Amino acid sequence: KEKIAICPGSFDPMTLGHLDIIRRSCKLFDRVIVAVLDNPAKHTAFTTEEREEMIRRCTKEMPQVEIDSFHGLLAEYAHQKHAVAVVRGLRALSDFEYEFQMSLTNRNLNPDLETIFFNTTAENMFLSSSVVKQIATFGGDISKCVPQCILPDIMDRIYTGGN
Ligand code: COD
Repeated sequence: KEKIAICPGSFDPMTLGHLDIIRRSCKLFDRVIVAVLDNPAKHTAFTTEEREEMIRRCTKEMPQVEIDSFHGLLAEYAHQKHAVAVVRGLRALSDFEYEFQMSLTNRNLNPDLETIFFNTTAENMFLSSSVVKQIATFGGDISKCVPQCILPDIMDRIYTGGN
């Protein structure tokens, strides 16, 4: 039976940290669904459709990857998709508390769902979407933080021209 994993997140915008987790998930699973949280209450720099489209562009060489969005509970969404696991990335110790709580909550809601963690790589250790947005706001160099193909989208949306 096909083993399906979900890589859920905000992806506002996608970074090389995200891409690394998606690529590594492809080694372990037959199908990897990258699921963008669609939460109208949360302010995001990019719309759900824009975030999905950017991920699609960055993963087009990965045949196992499928892009989708979800709202509501991740545990329920994973159940609908017949996923066996949720894959998350762990950066610093500071990620642990939230991730631990999230995985236990998801297990309570869906006992068949496993959460697995990939440790980050040394170069992505301090990388997050918020760091990317901060650097881009002031016109800094984000070329080592995000996939090349979405660099212009991010600068066009975020760079304020130094103000
Ligand atoms: N290196 C390694 N991994 C990284 C890096 C990096 N530099 N940057 C990000 N990642 C990983 C993250 O650890 C995460 O696993 C993934 O990439 C996505 O990251 P983000 O920041 O885009 O996504 P989050 O953390 O905002 O996503 C949170 C969810 C949307 C998954 C969560 O809020 C959710 O499930 N919401 C639905 C409601 C729900 O079910 N709640 C109950 C459970 S608490």
